Amino acid sequence: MMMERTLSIIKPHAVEKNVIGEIFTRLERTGFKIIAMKMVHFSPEQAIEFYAEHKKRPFFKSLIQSITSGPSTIFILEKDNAIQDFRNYIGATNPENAASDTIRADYGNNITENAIHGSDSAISATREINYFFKNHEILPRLR
Ligand code: 3AN
Repeated sequence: MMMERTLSIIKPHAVEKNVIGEIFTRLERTGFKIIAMKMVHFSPEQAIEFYAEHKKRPFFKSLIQSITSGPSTIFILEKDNAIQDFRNYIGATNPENAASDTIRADYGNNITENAIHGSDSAISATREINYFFKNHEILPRLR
């Protein structure tokens, strides 16, 4: 296994539910370590840039509306095999199809408001981490 970093976003509707702490507790109990975090209210320009790969999809407008609707919590997690493990841990994109006890099953409202984002590959993780964080804002755990 390789130590990896992945980028996650608790989306505005989940922040609104006041469950940032609950979600962090669950992630920490599962072995993920938070090595950077911030609150960001996405501007439309930022949202369009961040989700650029979905620009042509029919749901793009609702995705941008949803992610810009309030503050998000953005953080980096570190763990062995973090990228795939986190994707498994948060559950399927559509909360209706997400396995029970996953974050999306427990906090998602629908496929757009699906509570949380996790990078889908090593390339995405690097791009997304660099998009939101400068090197000095990332604090690897030395112990
Ligand atoms: P995931 O977040 O599971 O990697 P992506 O990357 O395909 O899923 O989609 C990015 C975001 O776009 C999702 N988190 C969700 O908010 C939204 N989304 C994806 N597919 C749909 C869809 N069919 N209808 C509405 N929103 C969608």
